[in-house]
Amino acid sequence: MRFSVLVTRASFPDIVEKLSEHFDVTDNPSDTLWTQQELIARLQGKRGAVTAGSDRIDATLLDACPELKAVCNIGVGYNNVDVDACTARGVLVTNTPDVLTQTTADFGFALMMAAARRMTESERFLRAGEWVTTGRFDMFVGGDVYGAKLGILGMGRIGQEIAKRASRGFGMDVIYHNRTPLAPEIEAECGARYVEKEVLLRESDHLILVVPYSASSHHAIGRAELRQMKSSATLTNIARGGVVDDLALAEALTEGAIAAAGLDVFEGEPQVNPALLACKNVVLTPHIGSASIRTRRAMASLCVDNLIAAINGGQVLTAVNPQVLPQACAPA
Ligand code: 8YV
Repeated sequence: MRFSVLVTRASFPDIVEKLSEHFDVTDNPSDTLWTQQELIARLQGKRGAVTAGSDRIDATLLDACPELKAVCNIGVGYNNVDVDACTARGVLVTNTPDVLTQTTADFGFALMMAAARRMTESERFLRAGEWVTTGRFDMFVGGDVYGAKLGILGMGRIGQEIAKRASRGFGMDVIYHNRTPLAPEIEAECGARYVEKEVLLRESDHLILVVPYSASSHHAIGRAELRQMKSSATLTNIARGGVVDDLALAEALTEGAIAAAGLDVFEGEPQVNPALLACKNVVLTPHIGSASIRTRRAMASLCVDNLIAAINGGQVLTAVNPQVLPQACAPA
């Protein structure tokens, strides 16, 4: 039997094409953002789906799409998917870890440096022609990165790779906070040491957030936490919108409670809080942490391979809820 699948967002046609060898594919070449109702309507009769962070896969959707057996999300994060609801209904969920680790670590480091050294703020000044009339020796002085203290909140794969860049390449003193401390040998490899969250906030010259989004990390950085940071510190968020209280951050940036921020993810993205847009001292990027050509292609490829395996009964490489695998793989 030939099943039907849905690809909710546009990506690389040559990779998505591979799905057509196995299934009847409905895709979204114009990359229209579908509402939940539109998504449900398009999922009717579909056995599997390639989804993205903008798709909310919850109990209501699953109950309305009883034929759905595999949700293959492009991204290491899957907070857009209610995994428990999927598991309870025998729906397999997959993500795309590992292939994006180095690229995203690079980007987090770059965003932190751009914020610390005021790169986009000074570029706007140059493009506006202001250098010609108002250039000064002390203009755009920022914070040093080399030799500074880096704090990392969330020490998974990406956090660890950022730590290695910082400790080995930039002579940084790296501290981190995580739900559980790393094994001593991994800490040593990363050149990082565990501290309590209060210490992380108080001591970091640059704080990078790489923690997965969940109810417990919602607004992990809010008004109170921002007030504990150094006024010279930077904050970089490559984790998820919602880990930071964006309005509180805009206030902190405006009032000088911290020096600068670099943000790749936002509460309610693709909308960005207007208060943040009004801040000069923040570098803003549209959720492109994993966006190198090689990595985005690898993510799409892994996702497609997972979907083919999930439906045809092959080896699913990166299952989030492998406990449902026998059901998901069972041929109809
Ligand atoms: C996005 C990410 O998935 O992997 C993640 O969790 O946040 C990113 O790689 C990617 O930007 C596609 O939305």
